[in-house]
Amino acid sequence: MSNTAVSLIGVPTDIGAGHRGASMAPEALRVANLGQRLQKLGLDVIDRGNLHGPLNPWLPPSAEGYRHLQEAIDWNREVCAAVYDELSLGRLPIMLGGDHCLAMGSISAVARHCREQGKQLRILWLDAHTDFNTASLSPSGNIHGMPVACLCGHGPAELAGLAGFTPAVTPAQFRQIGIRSVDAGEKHLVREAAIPIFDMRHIDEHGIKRTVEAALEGMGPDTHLHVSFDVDFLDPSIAPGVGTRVRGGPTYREAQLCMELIADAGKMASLDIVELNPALDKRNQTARLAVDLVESLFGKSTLIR
Ligand code: NNH
Ligand code: MN
Ligand code: MN
Ligand code: MN
Repeated sequence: MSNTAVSLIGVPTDIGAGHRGASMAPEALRVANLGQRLQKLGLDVIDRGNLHGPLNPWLPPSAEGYRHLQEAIDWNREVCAAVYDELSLGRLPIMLGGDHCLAMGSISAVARHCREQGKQLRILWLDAHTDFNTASLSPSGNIHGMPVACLCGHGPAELAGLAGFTPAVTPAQFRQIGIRSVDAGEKHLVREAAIPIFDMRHIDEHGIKRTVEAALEGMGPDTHLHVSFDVDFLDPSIAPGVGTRVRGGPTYREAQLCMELIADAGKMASLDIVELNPALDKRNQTARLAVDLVESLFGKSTLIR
């Protein structure tokens, strides 16, 4: 990893979320020294600053069942273009979210890049939630609960078509780890789509090592691994600074080993850090934890072995 060139891209928005505050997270991650820490690992780091998009109008869901759909489209167009540009430069984009709806833009760009480069795409979705809602299934209308469904073609054309083709990806390209909250309607679609899910029960029964190894299995020399790290993946006792806390998530050690095993696989080529909410955090501890884990994701532990 030491010659890897990474680009930090701030996405200060919370239009997809049910709580305000994720819009402050890019700065919280910078204050927690994300850039400097990655530099210390030997990476070539450029901070591109923040993308710009509409403010959060804080409206209820529309009749179609989406909250802030036009805002989500505007932000994700920006995200998609920025990520595509970094990949074209041969750099590894790191999204400093921002709520999880930004994964529609980032993964659409990655899907397009992979198609053009003849690469296989694998997406590791670390999250308490499956994010497979559609407007008609969602209990909240919050678009951060919809990115996986949308990327798989279940969503409005403006979002589902961001890659330039629809669907941008298929359910079989995902591996979801840490899942412990799926809405009733969402469950049907998740089952129908047969998304490969390693839920908390799976981690309890098989341990984090075998779980992550199984999720990373079958990647070839041409695989681009995208990691979408929703900070609510972590147990809320260690990561309170998120809008949708679900108890029973991975512990600090489990999360560290998860990141280390991903680093060992050596395939990560793009990353989202999402759902961190400084308004709900205490002394930036969740941001500092996220930075800690991202260091491991870039191989910190292998340096001391
Ligand atoms: N499933 C809920 C919804 O769609 C919550 C989604 N919240 C998340 N997802 N943070 O990762 O509204
Ligand atoms: Mn590439
Ligand atoms: Mn999520
Ligand atoms: Mn989540």
